[in-house]
Amino acid sequence: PKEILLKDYKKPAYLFDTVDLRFQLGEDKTIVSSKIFALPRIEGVSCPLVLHGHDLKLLSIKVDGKELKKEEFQLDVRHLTLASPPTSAFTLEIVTEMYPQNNTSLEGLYKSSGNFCTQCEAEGFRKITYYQDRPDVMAKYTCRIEADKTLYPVLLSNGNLIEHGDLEDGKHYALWEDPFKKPSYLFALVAGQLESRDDSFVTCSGRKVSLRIWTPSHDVPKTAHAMYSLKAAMKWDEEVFGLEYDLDLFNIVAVPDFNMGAMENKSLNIFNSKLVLASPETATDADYAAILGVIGHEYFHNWTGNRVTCRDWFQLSLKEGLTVFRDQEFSSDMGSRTVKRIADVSRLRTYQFPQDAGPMAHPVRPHSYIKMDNFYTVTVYEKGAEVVRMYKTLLGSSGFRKGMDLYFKRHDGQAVTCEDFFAAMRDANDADLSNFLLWYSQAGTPHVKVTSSFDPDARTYTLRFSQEVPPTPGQPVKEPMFIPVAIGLLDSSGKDMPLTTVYNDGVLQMIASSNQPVFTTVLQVKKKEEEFVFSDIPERPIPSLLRGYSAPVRLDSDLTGSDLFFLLAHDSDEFTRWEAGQVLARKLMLSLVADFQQKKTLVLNPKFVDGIRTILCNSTLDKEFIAKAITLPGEGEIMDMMAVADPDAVHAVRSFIKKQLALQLKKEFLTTVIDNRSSGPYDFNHHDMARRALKNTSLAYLASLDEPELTELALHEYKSATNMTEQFAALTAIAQNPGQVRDDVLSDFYSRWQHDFLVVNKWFALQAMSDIPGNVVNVQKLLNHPAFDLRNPNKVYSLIGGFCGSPVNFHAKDGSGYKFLGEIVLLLDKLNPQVASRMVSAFSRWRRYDETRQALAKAQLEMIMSANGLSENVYEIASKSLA
Ligand code: B3K
Ligand code: ZN
Repeated sequence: PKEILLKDYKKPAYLFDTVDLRFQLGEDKTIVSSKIFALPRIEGVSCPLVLHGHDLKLLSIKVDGKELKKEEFQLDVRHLTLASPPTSAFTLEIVTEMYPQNNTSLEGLYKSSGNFCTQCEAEGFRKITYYQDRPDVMAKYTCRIEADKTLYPVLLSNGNLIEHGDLEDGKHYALWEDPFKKPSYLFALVAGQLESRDDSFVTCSGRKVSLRIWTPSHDVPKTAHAMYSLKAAMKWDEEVFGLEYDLDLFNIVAVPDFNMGAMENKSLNIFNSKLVLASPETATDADYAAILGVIGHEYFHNWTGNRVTCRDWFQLSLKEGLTVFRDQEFSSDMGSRTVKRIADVSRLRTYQFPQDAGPMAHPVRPHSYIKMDNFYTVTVYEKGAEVVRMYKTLLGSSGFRKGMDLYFKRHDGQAVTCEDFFAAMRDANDADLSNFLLWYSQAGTPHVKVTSSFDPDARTYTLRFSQEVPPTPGQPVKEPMFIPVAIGLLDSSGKDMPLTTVYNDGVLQMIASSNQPVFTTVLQVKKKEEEFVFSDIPERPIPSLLRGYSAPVRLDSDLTGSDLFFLLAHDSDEFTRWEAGQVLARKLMLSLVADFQQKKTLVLNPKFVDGIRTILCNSTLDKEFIAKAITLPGEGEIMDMMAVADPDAVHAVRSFIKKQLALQLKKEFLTTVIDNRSSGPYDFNHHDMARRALKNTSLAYLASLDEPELTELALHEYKSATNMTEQFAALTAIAQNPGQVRDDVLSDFYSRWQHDFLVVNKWFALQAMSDIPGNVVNVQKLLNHPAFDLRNPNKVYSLIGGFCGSPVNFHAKDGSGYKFLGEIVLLLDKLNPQVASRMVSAFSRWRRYDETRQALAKAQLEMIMSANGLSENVYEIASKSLA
């Protein structure tokens, strides 16, 4: 396998102006004919035209209407090369044959539940026809689809439907034209038996856009929330960014077999059904929220991704980081900003920090890849979104908007780079963003340390920052980063002190310029070591650091336990308030882990219990905030902070604290459950969701005690639930404890929901993630369950992915979890390399564990590496993990 390097980028040799495609869809083969109007990028210069192609049978190739002879082109497994095409504009016609019904990779053209659909990003278009399959080749497309009319009554592609009609032999056709130039990765086609929910949206300039969400007919009732989300997203993008939709039609299609969440093909978004279908009875609040976010995300790509796209795949974060940032902001505006921020930061810590500290660590803009699909990562997406957020933190809302406006003004219709985005932000604001670009090129999570001192005589308060970016593969030494640190200072009554001036390494900076008091300021930390001195500070303040999580860093400070309790009780910034509780919990858990390892009796600090009680009983706080604040940091987060990760100890400690809290706050938790029961029908609004979140979190605490009357309570909640959020939460609470009750409820749940594959996936995941000892045997059994299918990614993610997320069972000391995964990866790789490579990633941090586990995991990675015919996808992850 060959590494592709960013520094080797070269402009394409040929420009493609228009592409006319014709698909003859059939049961045993599909014929694709393409007619491309091509021209050399530099007129008069002849150079080879290299077209990508994979798993295609070439039937014919013509230049300017003349069939090419064998010696005029070259064919290998991945390319079709024309040695010397014309030196001025010419037409290229290619006919190929392919077999979508056998395509289990779910990339290119494939069949899902009998329907045809496509997935082209990143490099799937080459499985449809020979093409310069790269994002900087942008062309106008037409697409004619021909298929059996009974089997495939609905024929969709990008743009506008300009013609349709009947053909001989029971066939029909549709001709689509997309007026916007696009890269091949945004091409899409769908053909099948589908029905739509129809609606419309009138844009700010008064144009009426038809909106259609397509699914099999029985699922149409479940598309109401997706339609609501789409309309909300369209309105939000107009209001917040002044961005209007640009065609008269917007289609969304839901398919059950899809490698990832969704795809932003121009005007024909294709979605994993999981992110479209919802009803109160079958989908949880989390599902509803995910649908809102992803429908928004794909819609927002129309401007950030489609109208302005990436020059090459290394720039992926240009569209993904930016679009994740946009969908996060959208969800915040539609719900609770604090709760959304907490959820996003938790996600970053749980998934991105470990990646950034392991063998797959890569910068937001990677320098190299073997298989681009392996770089649709939490680093490119979530850390990329944090990078965009930092521009906004530094430039302010209106400065950020100016930057966005300039970006579109300069680059509409172009394929550009991360520097272009940076330049638009800088130029629109005349800003000094000095070494900010390092965020795109340096991997690793910066580690920031802060110490403080107060001088009562001089009335100054000093914060000293030091930063360190840890070495990552290929990057042993790092430069200091540009880190925006939003901070506030609390006085002894818990109120924000007004901030007036600060000296940065001796240079005076004004914070408040008018009479308007300022309570939060953004310090620009740029050096390895740097000092900030606040003047006019009457008493020793408690600093509220990194408000709103203003930079994706690990922060250590000299705040004491009582400072943290103080912040937890008083901070006006709700994010740092939550964070104070998390820092306390992390410290507590780490010290109990040490006790556990030294076989000491575990004792829970009563102050911690009091802190949780105070939060739980504070009726002025948002209920979802309370639910988040009483939830302990995940086991992965704690293991991440240990020199040698010890899953057993961390699990034991987390369970111990959970049970202790449940025991000591039983009364409070019981009241919380009872006071927060549902009344009335399900509705997706923050108030109701917050109530359900708090009730469900409390119920989980109570059920962990495994006492008969508490199990009875959970059973009652399970039986009386009128929505999936509460039903599934009760099931999860009961499933914590092995035994007959658990088995009975699990089988009751299955028999109720066996007809609904999305609910059955929750049932798989719940069992797979269980920390019941020896669970690998159950998971192995579930592989043979009639509802399981290794070819469906959602099922694999639920069962196999769920299992790998269980620290105790995946990391079982006898190696049974590793062996299970090793075998499955090889099976999966034959069917679907993208899915296999996601699963094999669970091994990548094997060096974090003790020697016994290391040896067992390494043996599985070596076994995988030695397999015949391994995909490039799995090869890249496995080999980098072993390196
Ligand atoms: N752009 C797609 C992801 C494509 C993944 C290709 N392996 C979805 C999204 O981020 O919107
Ligand atoms: Zn995206």
